[in-house]
Amino acid sequence: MIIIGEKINGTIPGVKRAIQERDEEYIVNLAVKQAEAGADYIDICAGTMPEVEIDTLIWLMEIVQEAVEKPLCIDSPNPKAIEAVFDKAKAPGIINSVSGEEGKCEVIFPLVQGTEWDVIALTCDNSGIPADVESRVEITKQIMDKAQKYSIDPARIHIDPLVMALATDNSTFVKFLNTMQQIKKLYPSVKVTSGLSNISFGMPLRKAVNQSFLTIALYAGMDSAIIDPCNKGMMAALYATEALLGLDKFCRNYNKAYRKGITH
Ligand code: THG
Repeated sequence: MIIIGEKINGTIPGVKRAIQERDEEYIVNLAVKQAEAGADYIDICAGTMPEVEIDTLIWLMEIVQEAVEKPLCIDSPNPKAIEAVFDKAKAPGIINSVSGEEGKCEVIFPLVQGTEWDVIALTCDNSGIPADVESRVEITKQIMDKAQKYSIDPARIHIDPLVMALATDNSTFVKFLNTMQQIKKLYPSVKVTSGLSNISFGMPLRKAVNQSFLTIALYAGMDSAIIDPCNKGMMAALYATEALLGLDKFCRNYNKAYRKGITH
C-alpha cells in the first residue's frame, strides 16, 4: 500500500507552533521520522490561515525536500494555492486534492496534464459531502470524465470517498467498502485512498477502530492511505495484513519492518 505520511499538518498544535516560529528543525525531524518509518509521500498542509498559506507551503516544501528524498503530497483545499506553489516541487508527487466542487479540477488538471503527478479526488461537490454510495459514485464519474479530457490516466487518480465518524453513521464503513467496489468495477485501474482518523472520531480506544479499518480496507483493495507512519501499531497491522494477503513474498517486508523497529 502507498503510505502518505500525515504528520506535517498545520492543524496539529505542535506543527502550528513550528510554522509560526519558523522552527525548521521540528519540521525536518517530522519529515525524517516519517521517511524512516516507510512513508512513500510526505503530506504537507499549511493549516487554517489562508492569508499566509502560500508562504507557509513554500517554506515547508523547501525544508522537506532538503531533508528527505520522498515526493510531496501537497494538501490544500485551495487550488489557487496549489497552483502558486506547484513549481517549487522538485519531483512529481500528489496533489491533495480536487473534488466535484466547481473550478477545482479545472485549475489542477491542466497543471498536471502531461506530468507524472497523481491527484487525490474527494467525492464531494458544491452540495456538500454525500453519505450515500450512489452520489459518491456519481461524483467519481464526473471527475473521471474531466480527467479524461486532460488525458490523465485513471491510475493517477486516488478517489477519497471521505469516511464519516462511525459513532454518528454506523454504516459509514460498509458504505465506504461498497463505494470502493463500485468505483473499481467502473475504473479498474483507479486508486482508492482514505484518511484513517475520521472513522473513530468520538470513540474510546481509537487505534483499535483505525487499525481494523486499515486491515479490512486493504483486503477490499484500498491502494493508499493518509496515516501516521510513526504509529507502530498501525504499521504492524499494515505489514501483517499485506503478508496475510499474499502480497509480501517470503514475508520480507514484514520481517524488514520488524528489524528496523517500525512495527514494535
Ligand atoms: N483525506 C485527504 N486529505 C486529508 C484527510 C483526509 N488531509 C488531512 C487529514 N485528512 C489527514 N491528516 C491528518 C493529520 C494528522 C492527524 C490526523 C489526520 C492526527 N495526527 C496525530 C499527531 O500527529 O499528533 C497522530 C495520529 C496517530 O497517532 O495515528 O491526528 O481524510 N485526502
